[in-house]
Parts: sequence; C-alpha cells; structure tokens
Amino acid sequence: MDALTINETHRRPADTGQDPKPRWTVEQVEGLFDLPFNDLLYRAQSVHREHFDPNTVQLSTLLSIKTGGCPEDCGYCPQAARYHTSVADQDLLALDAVVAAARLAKEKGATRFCMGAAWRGPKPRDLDQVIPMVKAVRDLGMETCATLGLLKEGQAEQLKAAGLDYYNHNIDTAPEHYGEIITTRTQQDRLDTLTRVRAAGLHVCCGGIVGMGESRKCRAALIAQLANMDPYPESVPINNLVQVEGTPLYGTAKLDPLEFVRTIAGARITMPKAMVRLSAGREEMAEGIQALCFLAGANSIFYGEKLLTTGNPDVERDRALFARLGLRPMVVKGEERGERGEA
Ligand code: SAM
Ligand code: DTB
Ligand code: SF4
Repeated sequence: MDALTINETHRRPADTGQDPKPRWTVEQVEGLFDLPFNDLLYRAQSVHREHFDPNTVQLSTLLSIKTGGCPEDCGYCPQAARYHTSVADQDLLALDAVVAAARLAKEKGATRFCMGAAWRGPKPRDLDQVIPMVKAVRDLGMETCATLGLLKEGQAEQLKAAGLDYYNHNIDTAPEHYGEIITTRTQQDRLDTLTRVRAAGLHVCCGGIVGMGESRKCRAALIAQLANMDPYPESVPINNLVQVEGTPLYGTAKLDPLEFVRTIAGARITMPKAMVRLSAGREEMAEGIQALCFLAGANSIFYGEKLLTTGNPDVERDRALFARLGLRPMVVKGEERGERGEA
C-alpha cells in the first residue's frame, strides 16, 4: 500500500459505531521507512508544522532517585543487579537532595523533571517516600514525571493525587523481540501498567529503544504499537541504546544513525500531536544527526549532563547547538493535556 494514503484508507472496523481512529499496520510504517530519506523528512516536517512551532524544543531533566540493584534482567540496562557494570548502587535519595536537583534543573532551563528508580516496581513504603518528592517538585512550578517500574492497583491514583503529570513506562521493543531482551516480565505486564496509568488520568510517556540489533521491521512494529495505543502517548521517548560494558547488549552492532532519524520521523508522522523525545544516545550522536532528528519532528530532549547513570551532552553544548540551529526552549503554556507548547 502507498504509505502516503494510509490515514484515508486504513481504518479500524466500523462496527464500534465510534469515530474510528486510524490504525497503522507494521507494513505501513515500514512503507514510511522505505521512502526516500528526503521524502520521509519532508513529510515528517510537514506533519510537525501542522501541530507545533518547528523551532521550539522541550527540555526535560532526569534524576536517578534510586540507582542499581534492580532484580529485572533488561539486556540493555546497567542497573540490573545481575550484570557487572560500573554503576554503584544507591538507596533512595533524601527529599532535600531531589528538590535541590530539581531547583538546579529549573535554573538551567528545564521545564520537566523526571525521577527514575531502578525498581521492578515500587513497594508501598517506596511510594510513600516518592510522593513528597513529586509534591515538592511540582511546588517548584515544574512538570513532574516519574518512572518507577510496574505499578500495582491504586498506585497510579496515589501518584496522580500527589500531583504527578506524566508517568514514563516504555514498551522498549516490538512484541516479537521482547523476550530476547527481557525475560523477567512480559510486554503485557508493561501494557497493564500503562492501562492503570491512563485510567488514573496521568499523562503517558511511553517509547522504546532502538539499536538493540533489531530489524527495520521490528522498529516499524515498535512505532506501530505506540501509534495504535488509544490514545497514543502524549510523550514518546526514542532512545538509541547506550552500550554499557557488562550488559548483554554491550558490543551490539551500532545502528546506522540515519535509521535512527527515520525512526524519529516515523514516530512524528504516526503520532502527530505527541512530544517526540530524542532521548538516550545523544552524547555519542553527531550534531548533524541531532539536527536531522529535529527536522524529522523531534521536539523534546533530555537536558543536563547525566541521564540516569550514563552521560548526556552538557548544558553549554546544548545551548550552543540550539544557537546554531535557531532553536528555542519550549515554554510550558498550560496545565491542560495537549495544550503544552503546541502551535
Ligand atoms: N525501572 C523502571 C523501568 O524499567 O521502567 C524505570 C527506570 S528504567 C532505567 C527506564 C528506561 O530507561 C527503560 O525503560 C529503558 O527504555 C531506558 N534505558 C535503560 N537503559 C538504557 C540504555 N542503556 N540505553 C537506552 N535506554 C535505556
Ligand atoms: C527514557 O525513555 N529514557 C530515559 C528515561 N526514559 C527514564 C532513561 C535513559 C537511560 C539511559 C541509561 C542510563 O543513563 O542509565
Ligand atoms: Fe530495572 Fe528498569 Fe533497568 Fe529494567 S530498565 S533493569 S526494570 S531499572
């Protein structure tokens, strides 16, 4: 099928009686990836301009509030207890340390602060300690995001009540590839948490990782799965694998950077109103490739010299890149979903 006609021709069966949301098949997303690069980027940039100011980029800063010692076996992750990496374990940070980091991030220009914990999921007493952190960061006037792993019944509601704006929970890779990367949970476990997050009224931040040795079809399947969520996530982080010595995926053949750009373009075209985040992997990424990612519709980055445990370009380098590209940090305009920063 001609990928350019997908939205008009491929729809869900009309038997629901509801306004049908266009669905993307894996083949259709592959059709996008197969377009000549210039055609793909032109299309992605056109979609982007329909919904966003093309020269603004949202800035999120990450903080690892609990590091290492995780019981899961995610093959990409330096924080899994079973892999021997250079990451030093650290218990949950104290509230004042989290607030100090958030304040600094705000001073440097970040509008969203994302707290990450190396848990399979939070225990009730863990959540009791995270909740004051969420409240305090929100009181600074920042958007709040947390990524704490799988949530049990009621936990998403507790986070919502504390003032959490976004919950990050990635599906990470296509369903058929999932078992090769993670065996301690299924992708369905992740989807169940996403259902809880959505039902609690939290905004969903959900994306994945590429560069894990997957095929182009697999990347298309990841994008199609995200795009077919109903509704699709408000925020879509696309991570390029950061290879960490000691993890099973260390030494994987590097992804062609232009394939990464194509993945960003696919996310933009299939999820026109989402914030598409050029996420992990920027430290090693040439600035020309990052520029192509912005052209392909990425409009958010992680900002600050550290992701969770690995490096990220420092603030000065990003400011210089923004100046060279004429990009401006996105101002968070409203509290309502979908209003933030859209043109
Ligand atoms: N433990 C929680 C979980 O897995 O949801 C929260 C923290 S976990 C580190 C958050 C996300 O970081 C993962 O879902 C994965 O997408 C990303 N991530 C972890 N290690 C990575 C790596 N080496 N390169 C790129 N992304 C990575
Ligand atoms: C996301 O999609 N990427 C971020 C955030 N959400 C939590 C994490 C990237 C982690 C990269 C490896 C590390 O620094 O430990
Ligand atoms: Fe644990 Fe999250 Fe790392 Fe997986 S990605 S090992 S769940 S911290």
